[in-house]
Amino acid sequence: MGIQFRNTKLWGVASDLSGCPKTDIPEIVLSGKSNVGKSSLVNALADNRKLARVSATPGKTRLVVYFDVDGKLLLADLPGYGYAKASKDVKEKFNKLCDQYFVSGRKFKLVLHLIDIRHAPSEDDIRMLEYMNHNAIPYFLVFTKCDKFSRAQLNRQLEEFSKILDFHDDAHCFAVSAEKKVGLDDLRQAIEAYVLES
Ligand SMILES: Nc1nc2c(ncn2[C@@H]2O[C@H](COP(=O)(O)OP(=O)(O)OP(=O)(O)O)[C@@H](O)[C@H]2O)c(=O)[nH]1
Ligand SMILES: [Mg+2]
Repeated sequence: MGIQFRNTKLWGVASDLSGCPKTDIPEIVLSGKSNVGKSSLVNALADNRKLARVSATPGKTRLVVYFDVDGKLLLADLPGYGYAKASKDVKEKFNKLCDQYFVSGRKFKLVLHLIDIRHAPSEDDIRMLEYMNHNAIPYFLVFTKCDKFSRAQLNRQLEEFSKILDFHDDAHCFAVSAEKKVGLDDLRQAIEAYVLES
């Protein structure tokens, strides 16, 4: 019964699509700009700081890294897009891997699309949401690093974001802090409910 996020293990890595796991276990993809906190969120959900590699230097995750959650879910930690300091070649390779992942026809259950609460959504965020809306890909929007804002600032920012971003009707929004462990139970429960019910 239930999904034990604490029982999360590294499954493996893939540097291209052929290396991605072939399995029927539902897959949840973490997407979002480099440095937004994808790997930190994996660790926070699993309550294990040593699981995914986190770095203050953007571009830490250069492969798709898979985690097995309790034998019931796969979490795919994608390389972040828009890594400003990478060379053009490296940048294109990252973007290509992310893009390919979405157009490959690979089946995934849900996307967690992360946006740093402090910054306006990027062109890539807007493009990604359009793509998911257009292709009816289910997603949750996860606003990260909310420890950096007061409650009032947070609400103001969410209001601003809702003017810029075109969320689809059943998109769920979450504000989390991996650092201060805020909003994690809500997100775990929503993931679990979504995976078990759909
Ligand atoms: N204050 C704060 N900092 C955070 C939080 N989550 C992540 N960070 C910091 O943000 C930086 C990037 O975190 P990562 O988890 O490595 O980000 P990522 O999205 O996996 O980055 P790439 O692998 O480059 O795509 C690190 O310095 C983290 O410590 C948070 O909730 N609050
Ligand atoms: Mg990462």
